[in-house]
Amino acid sequence: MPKLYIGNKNYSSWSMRPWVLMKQVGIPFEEVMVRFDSFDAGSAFKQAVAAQNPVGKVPVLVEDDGFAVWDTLAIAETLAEQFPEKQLWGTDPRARARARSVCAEMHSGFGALRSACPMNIEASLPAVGALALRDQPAVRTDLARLVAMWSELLAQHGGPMLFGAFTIADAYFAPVVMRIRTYALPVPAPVAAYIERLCALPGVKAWINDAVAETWPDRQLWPADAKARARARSVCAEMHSGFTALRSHCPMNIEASLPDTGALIWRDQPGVRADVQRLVDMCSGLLQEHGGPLLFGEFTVADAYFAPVCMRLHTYALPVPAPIQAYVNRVRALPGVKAWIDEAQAEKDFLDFEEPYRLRR
Ligand SMILES: N[C@@H](CCC(=O)N[C@@H](CS)C(=O)NCC(=O)O)C(=O)O
Repeated sequence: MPKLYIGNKNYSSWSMRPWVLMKQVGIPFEEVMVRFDSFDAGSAFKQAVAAQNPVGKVPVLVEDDGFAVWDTLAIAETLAEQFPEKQLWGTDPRARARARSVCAEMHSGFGALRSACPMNIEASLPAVGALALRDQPAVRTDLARLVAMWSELLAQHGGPMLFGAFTIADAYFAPVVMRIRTYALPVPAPVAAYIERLCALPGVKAWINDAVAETWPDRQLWPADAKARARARSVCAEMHSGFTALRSHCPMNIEASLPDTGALIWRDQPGVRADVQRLVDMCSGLLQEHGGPLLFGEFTVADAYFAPVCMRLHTYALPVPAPIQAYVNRVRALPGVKAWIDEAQAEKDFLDFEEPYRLRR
């Protein structure tokens, strides 16, 4: 039976999603609760979780032979694939694609709401919620977006869940529902009714890339091997929600060559060095395991996902070992990527807000 590593049920919003999803649809698993003593490198939590996956975070789904799937979106996609009869994404292709969109939006967004109102199921904190709404416009924006999204989906599909029957999307938004309750955030009546219905079940969670793969099943966008596919989903989801230091300090700028800027960033930003180190470890491991030329052998979604990172490494001339540099060059030479680069260079448009480091080209 697979093991699902989770954190404290009161606090761990990411753990809640796959746990609720599996319980709700009846997928058997053994729960392994790792208490949040702290997130420091030496903590009991970190040591236990790092033994299961390289990111050291929960949730992690560990299969019978020890193979680990980490990051919530990857876990949900893997379960959807392993249990096709449970229709975890729903039945209609367009609804499935929209479900993936809103879950991916959740996975990498709603930062203001998440930091102002961390999940705390047991607590009732209406005054904290009222202050957050009064003082933080970004929290109001996040809440308004949730209300608009849920209202539209409930109206379109007629409820009782976001897409009619229960799907990963409901599991994905379950922790958000917990926050709305704890902090007594105001929502209109139809959304409040959905919250009540959701609380009477469990669950939610999702991803957009498989929508593309689903549309083109003959193109083998994900690796053919199930374990490699799960690993590809893990690294894509990790990219989707991580590498923030690299992304914020080295914004993509295909046309530019900024080695001096890159050298300063490299000298001054330990977060960028850590992100690049994780990339190097990940890419080296995958290239070795699958023998290249691309991350999983032939071209997959994962190479498309990391193509913008290859652009950043190139523009800022960030130092990477020779095999990774060779991978970057191979990605840049792929016909699809090359076409994007050529068209980016032809744009000849200078957007100053995209370029914090120079006034003109
Ligand atoms: N993108 C990850 C996020 C996982 C995550 O941040 N988990 C938290 C617990 S809710 C964690 O393990 N934090 C430990 C840390 O930040 O070191 C996912 O979707 O699974």
